[in-house]
Amino acid sequence: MKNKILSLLKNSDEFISGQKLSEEFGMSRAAIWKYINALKEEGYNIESVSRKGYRLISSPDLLKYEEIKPFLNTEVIARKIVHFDTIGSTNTEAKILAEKGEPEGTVLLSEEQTSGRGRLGRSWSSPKYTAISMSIILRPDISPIHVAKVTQVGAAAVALACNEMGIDAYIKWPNDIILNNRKVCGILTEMSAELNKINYVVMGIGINVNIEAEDFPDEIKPIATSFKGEYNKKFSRQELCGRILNHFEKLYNSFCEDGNASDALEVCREKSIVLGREINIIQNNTATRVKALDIDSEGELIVEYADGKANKVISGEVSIRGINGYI
Ligand code: BTX
Repeated sequence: MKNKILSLLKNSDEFISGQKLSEEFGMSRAAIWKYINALKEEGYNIESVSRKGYRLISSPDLLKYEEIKPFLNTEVIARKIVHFDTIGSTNTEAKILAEKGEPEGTVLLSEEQTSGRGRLGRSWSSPKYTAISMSIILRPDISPIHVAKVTQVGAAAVALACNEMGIDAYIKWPNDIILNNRKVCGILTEMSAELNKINYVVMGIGINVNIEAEDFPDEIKPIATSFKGEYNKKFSRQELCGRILNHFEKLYNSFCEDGNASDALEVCREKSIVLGREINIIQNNTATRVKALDIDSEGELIVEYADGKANKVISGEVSIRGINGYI
């Protein structure tokens, strides 16, 4: 109900009377007043003038559906956004909702995560109001063998959205977005499946948007950065979310047609920071120096070893560290 009232206020430049709101929603004016106060507590600046009613002056920088909607042109993805002020992990919560039957396209967004998760049991730092912590529930009708490519669909969507906003971001195969040689975004894709059928996929994206450099935990300060840190200005998290979700829907739909993520993989090649470079592949704590040649049609990295032989590196099996520094 609170969100319906907000929606009405957002669509009007004029005052809306308490009487009109109470008729519209079939509740007392006192009940309307309570909801208005709850919105004010969330940071909405709502002017109330007796005999005129209520008028929205400004909205807080929150990742709620009503705030992201103006930037969205999707049909299915993010037409429902579940918003949290704080949560352990949006991926964990998304899996609980998906188990209960939440349909494809629902997006979870939290203003902070207290136990954000990375891959292989690692943790992900997501401070309040300055990051994006988002999970998308998907139910692709494709074979489970293609699921690893969902991560690359996500990475391509993030890279395109960043570029549209003037951010010079690159993709470090398979799931990191890199800005000025440091990690600015990570993607964690999780799945529940039977042998031949996917029950659901949860794709989680964490982005360091307006985090101040000193607010990163000490252990990641040397490897992490944010848009704010690199460009010395704030970026709209709402616009960024909208743009990512718009690109994601297009690339994801094309991926689902045949399990072939050719559009997304093309973006991953174009925006790759590893292709054509000497890199180290670190597997079981052993680093092997190779040259990154290509990303094939399955999203696997093709590398060339010192002896001239080419081989595939399958997503999720390795870490890549640059010869000099993090990349
Ligand atoms: P990853 O395993 O590639 O990266 C995790 C590693 O990255 C950590 O071990 C740490 O060194 C470093 N790191 C941690 N936090 C940050 C940060 N904010 N910026 C840069 N580097 C960092 C990447 O895993 C996948 C991350 C997915 C996060 C999203 S947020 C929404 C969703 N919910 C959830 O719990 N996880 C996903």
